[in-house]
Amino acid sequence: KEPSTPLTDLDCENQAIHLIGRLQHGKALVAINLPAGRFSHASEGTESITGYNLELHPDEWLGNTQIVNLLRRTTAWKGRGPMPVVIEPLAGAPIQGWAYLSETRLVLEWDPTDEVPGMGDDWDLEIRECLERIESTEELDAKIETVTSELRRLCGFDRVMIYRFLHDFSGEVIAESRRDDWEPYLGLRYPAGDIPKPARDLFLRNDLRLIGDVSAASVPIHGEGDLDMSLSRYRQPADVHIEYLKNMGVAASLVTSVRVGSELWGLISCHHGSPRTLSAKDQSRIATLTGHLAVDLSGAAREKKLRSDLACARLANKLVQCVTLTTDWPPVMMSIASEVIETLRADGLALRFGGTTRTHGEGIDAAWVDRLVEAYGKDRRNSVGASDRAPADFPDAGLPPSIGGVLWIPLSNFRNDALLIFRKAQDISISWAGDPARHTEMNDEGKLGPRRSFAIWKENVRGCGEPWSEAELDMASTVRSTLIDIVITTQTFREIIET
Ligand code: BLA
Repeated sequence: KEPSTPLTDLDCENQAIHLIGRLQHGKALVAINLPAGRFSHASEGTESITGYNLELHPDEWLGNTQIVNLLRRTTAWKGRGPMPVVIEPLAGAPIQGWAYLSETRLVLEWDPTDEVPGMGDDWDLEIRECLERIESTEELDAKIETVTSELRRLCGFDRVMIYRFLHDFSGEVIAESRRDDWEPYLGLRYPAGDIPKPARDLFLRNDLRLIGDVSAASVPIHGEGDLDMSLSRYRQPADVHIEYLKNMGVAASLVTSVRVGSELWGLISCHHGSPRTLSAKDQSRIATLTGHLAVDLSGAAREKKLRSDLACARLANKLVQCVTLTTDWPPVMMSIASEVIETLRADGLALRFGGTTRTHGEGIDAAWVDRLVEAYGKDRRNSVGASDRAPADFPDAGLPPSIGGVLWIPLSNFRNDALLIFRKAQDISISWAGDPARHTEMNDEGKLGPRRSFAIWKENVRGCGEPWSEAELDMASTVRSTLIDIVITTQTFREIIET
């Protein structure tokens, strides 16, 4: 059957989810417009929750001093997402809530069932113990495992996963702690469109999202104009995501974002089979734990980068030495070929210089290297090139299928001289959570919705080399720019002597 709705109708990559104008069931929101000092927005039902007439001036509810104070603290807040605050109405009990700025408005949100933590409440003792257990796990892989089990103990969700974004924003569950009778998601891959860009962008600015009951009806937010809810805690999510969670059999979801540097490294995603809410206090604790994980990951990433930068720098140095040592440098460079390929986690290389091709490594044959360089070298003299599907990217060269990737380091601006590093082709198998080609499907209402089956769908990717990393490309560029000067100078020098 042909879909009656074109696929473009589910354009999630451009949805303004931060302007959705709805709040989750059972929560409350007011926005105070600052210049006017009037309520500009309120979620439906807030008057009966607060017992306060929102036509009146906010001062009469909270007092001017408190509003100014909230505003000052919220402006100074450097945390990611809304700031936890205790709201103290002039009449009535204090409220545990969240505050954030949205353009010229101060927005307050709260869950009326939430309790204000007592003064003598040692709520950070338990989290300190959690952190202790995480900190004492040294290896990063094991640490990630510990985070999932500690978090699950803390938040009581049925499934806690660490979800890592890959280079194309698809993602993989790399650690999981779950109820024994839940099927594992560990190792499964999810397409980028499951968490479209607007949702990923919000996670850079907001550390935690809790959807306490995916089936509960949301409430509208009334007011003048759109309210930007990027920093909201209880914004209603887009319908398509609610449908997605229902299709997964999830009734409540808690997601925190792991930001490393300025990048969204991944998410911690927690699922529960029945509705479940968490106090503001528990939300803060979970965000704290996630923050610690991010710090550990940043440290590990820095260390790894440092190590690989160092190895690359050493290698670049050696290559440069080869060239300066003697005018007949190509054989010298070939003598360190195994070191080059080891540092670059490659399988072979070829050096083409002045019409002569030297090779190193199994299956690297001068005949096809020459074809490759002749056919494609002219357009690649100016910068380093990288491919992880060489036979497909260079069809005219007739490369053997055993070759996966090539790192192309041109050594001359006017000839096809180049150092080529090769990685062999691998066959890899990806286990997708549902067929990624059926990312959207017709739902029971005859409308397009998210996919309904998350059953494992195997994709076999054949003939790809492992992608070249940022550090490897950087080192190739360094080698190119350093060698090219030396090669050109010695070459010219030699040509002068010879003529
Ligand atoms: C949002 N999708 C999300 C979020 C997650 C996922 C974590 C953020 C949820 C939040 O803000 O609380 C996806 N959750 C996952 C994945 C796992 C998980 C992959 O636990 C893996 C274990 N989704 C679709 C399709 C569309 C789509 C087809 O499947 C659109 C065409 C959209 N996902 C979508 C949108 C949001 C979203 C629009 C943002 C919801 C919002 O914040 O309003």
